[in-house]
Amino acid sequence: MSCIFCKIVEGSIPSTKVYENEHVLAFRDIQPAAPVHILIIPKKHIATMNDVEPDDRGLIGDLHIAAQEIAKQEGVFESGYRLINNCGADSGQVVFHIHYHLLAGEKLGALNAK
Ligand code: DGP
Repeated sequence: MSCIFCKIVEGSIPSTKVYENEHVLAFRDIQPAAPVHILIIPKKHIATMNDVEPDDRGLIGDLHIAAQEIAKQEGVFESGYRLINNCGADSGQVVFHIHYHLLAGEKLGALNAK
């Protein structure tokens, strides 16, 4: 298995976990882009959002419920947070195991294309 995030799920690569349940794991990004920068992933390997199938509907919902819980844990539920998914080469996706970036902890800049 060559997927970095699958190795984090199985524990052979260490991570700073902040949340875990049966289907979802979340851990701090190794290159934080904001004071709070957490990656929220399904334990199941899905390479990109383009590979999500109808049977994954519940799993995608689980990621969003996890985001709420993590925002509460991190104290940013009220102040706000941003969830980002990069899909494919032009988006800048570098790890091909779907994940949301949860960014928070400061006033985030406006979204732009670059
Ligand atoms: P993306 O461009 O959306 O594929 O972002 C992948 C993110 O994953 C990037 O912000 C850096 C992070 N990352 C890559 N390898 C590791 C790792 O081994 N551990 C952790 N915690 N984060 C990683």
